[in-house]
Amino acid sequence: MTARLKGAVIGCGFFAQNHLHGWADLDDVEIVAVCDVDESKAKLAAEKFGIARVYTSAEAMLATEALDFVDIPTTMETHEALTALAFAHGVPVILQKPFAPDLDGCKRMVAAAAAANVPLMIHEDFRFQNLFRTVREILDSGELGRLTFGRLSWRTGIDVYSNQPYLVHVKRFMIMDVGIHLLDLARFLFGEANGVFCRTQQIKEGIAGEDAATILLSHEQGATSILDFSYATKREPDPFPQTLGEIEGTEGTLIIGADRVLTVHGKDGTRRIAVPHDDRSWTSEPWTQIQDSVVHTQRHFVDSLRRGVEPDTSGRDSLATYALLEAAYLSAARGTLIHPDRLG
Ligand code: NAD
Ligand code: 89Y
Repeated sequence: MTARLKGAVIGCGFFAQNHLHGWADLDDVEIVAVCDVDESKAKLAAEKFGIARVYTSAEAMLATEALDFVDIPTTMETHEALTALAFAHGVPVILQKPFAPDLDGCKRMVAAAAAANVPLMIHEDFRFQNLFRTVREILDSGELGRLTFGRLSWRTGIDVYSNQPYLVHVKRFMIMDVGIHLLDLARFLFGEANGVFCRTQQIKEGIAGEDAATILLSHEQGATSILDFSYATKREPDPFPQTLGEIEGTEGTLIIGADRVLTVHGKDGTRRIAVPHDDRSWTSEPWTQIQDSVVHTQRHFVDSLRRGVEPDTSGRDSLATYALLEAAYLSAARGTLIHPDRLG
């Protein structure tokens, strides 16, 4: 593997701007080409980030460029075709969430990556936030004892529809857009889940899907967690895009407070930890926490490629997150508890 990995970005839309900044922050990576079906977006990205070549066809780009990886921050309906192209050229992929429109699509992509023997990672960035790296360290220290309960709460009233207008039309909206992040976080913090109960709500008028949901998970290692998330919450100051909550164990409690302040109530008393941002030149509030995590996600992908190991949120691993998402939608439709391992 070369000293500087040569990558390309397919899709230069809204969130890809963070990806492009992130890649530029990694010294051992060079983005040599960008592609967008909308040529003006690809050209703009190339100019802004000093990228040599511009394509409007991923097929043409993959046939021409010698790439160490491709980054695909497009919306999910394009993922299967674009990953298939990359796999056909033996090129590793980092793919934005949500993985695919349904679990079968995710499984087909994982099988295709395995058949081609090519790494596939899902860009699942919440678990790579500084905040949740610190939370993970506290849990690993054993300070809270055996985990019994967790709540992850993500509620906002921001106008998400301006930056991401496609969200107005999607039938599976809030769980697919933000719930998937929290389901991955729940696995990261509390371990695998074997039971899912969910209630969804559509609060805003004129949208196609749910804009609020509450999920209850039972975890194999014994904890219960609650994930609640909403795009229809009127609150000042609006905490977007922070995940708040608490984690209880047999020996203590951890509160995930506003503005990245963690409060640990342990055997030796109470202490507060303020988790800082990275201080990158291009990040800005309220997005900083997410923008920083994009770079950490990319760093993990590159390190995994270099070491020849499976990344933490590989396609294969992410099937378990996606199974929880499918179980949540099924639970909401049926009003019953669903066991994700029995989805087939
Ligand atoms: P977007 O519509 O702004 O951008 C997608 C871009 O891909 C567009 O410019 C489009 O022209 C291009 N495109 C589509 N098909 C293509 C193809 N076949 N070849 C080349 N280019 C193609 O979308 P967005 O808001 O940037 O969202 C992209 C993805 O990022 C979504 O899945 C969204 O859920 C995810 N997202 C993740 C986070 C996060 O925190 N992880 C935040 C925001 C968005
Ligand atoms: O789409 C959402 C996501 O994945 O993270 C934040 C977001 O962009 C808006 O809530």
